[in-house]
Amino acid sequence: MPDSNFAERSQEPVSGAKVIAQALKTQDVEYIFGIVGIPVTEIAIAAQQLGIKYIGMRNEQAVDICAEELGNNVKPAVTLLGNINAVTKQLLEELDKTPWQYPPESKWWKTLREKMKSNEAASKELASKKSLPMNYYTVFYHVQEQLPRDCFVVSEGANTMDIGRTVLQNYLPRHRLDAGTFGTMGVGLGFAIAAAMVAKDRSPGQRVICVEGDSAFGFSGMEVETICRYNLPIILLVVNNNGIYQGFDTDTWKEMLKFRDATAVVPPMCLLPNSHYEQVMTAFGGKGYFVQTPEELQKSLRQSLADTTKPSLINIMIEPQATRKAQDFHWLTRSNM
Ligand SMILES: Cc1ncc(C[n+]2csc(CCOP(=O)(O)OP(=O)(O)O)c2C)c(N)n1
Ligand SMILES: [Mg+2]
Repeated sequence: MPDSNFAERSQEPVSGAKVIAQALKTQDVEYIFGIVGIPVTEIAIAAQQLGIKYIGMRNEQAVDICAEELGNNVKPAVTLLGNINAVTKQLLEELDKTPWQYPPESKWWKTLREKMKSNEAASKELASKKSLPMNYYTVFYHVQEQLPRDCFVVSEGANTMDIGRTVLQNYLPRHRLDAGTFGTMGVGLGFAIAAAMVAKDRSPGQRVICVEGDSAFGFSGMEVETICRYNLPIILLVVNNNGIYQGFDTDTWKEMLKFRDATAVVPPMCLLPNSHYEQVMTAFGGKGYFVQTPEELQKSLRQSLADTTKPSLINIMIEPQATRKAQDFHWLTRSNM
């Protein structure tokens, strides 16, 4: 008898946990991600008994759909409020009825193409800089060179994510996950784990490349234990500038602390210099690399991609004061406060 009739057919009292698990099964839920507490443990076990995979995490996030948030960033010309599946379907249906394309010779397209070209040239120039420590563009250029065509690209951070978006390419649809419009830090490792579960089950060999700023990594870095527990095909890259947007080098850090306590003198965006985040990975049995040069980065990435038996973390030291190229639009960099 199929499991989906379980709740109706049973003559015995059925626990609430089993009913929830059954409801999820009926909705074709294949995976549950979360952290169990007392009420949830029973649901997770009941779900596993029905063949739903349970991935125990170290950190949780919530998502809201909220009309008040529309226009919170840049004032939009048109806003759409609704269930994303329903709205997308409606849009596609309308486009099917009246096929429409923005004319390729329009002024808008022309300006866009020119801007793309000049952006590419500016990024290439920064990427070709040979000075050490590396800058963001050099790092992403070398990562892009080895990025498998079918990999998932996951990312979070400020400069790390924003610059990474402009250089790291995903070739397949629905293969890029990042902190999105609101830039909520802490989602990266959870996204990477979810993507890796899908990769592991549906296309063995496919990898997840998770590019984290050093601050972003701190939000849910303990998920590395989850990654190792399930031995997931994830390569974590921590782009380490000793801070949030920017940081200080070791010498400046030491000088600063000569005179006063860290709480009085350390700027709020600074993190401890040269932290060995790769040791978080080795602590749980994965591979860790600490890299400071393009050659070390290339080599560690090659080794990580070749080793399909273990997850790895490459901690990439960059110039702590490195920043993005000059921006034309201040809304990308200004505070909304
Ligand atoms: C939940 C949450 N808390 C705080 C912030 C503020 N914030 C924006 S980006 C960022 C981290 C940026 O630093 P990092 O990840 O090291 O990237 P970098 O810009 O240094 O490359 C923080 C803390 C946020 N976006 N989300
Ligand atoms: Mg940083």
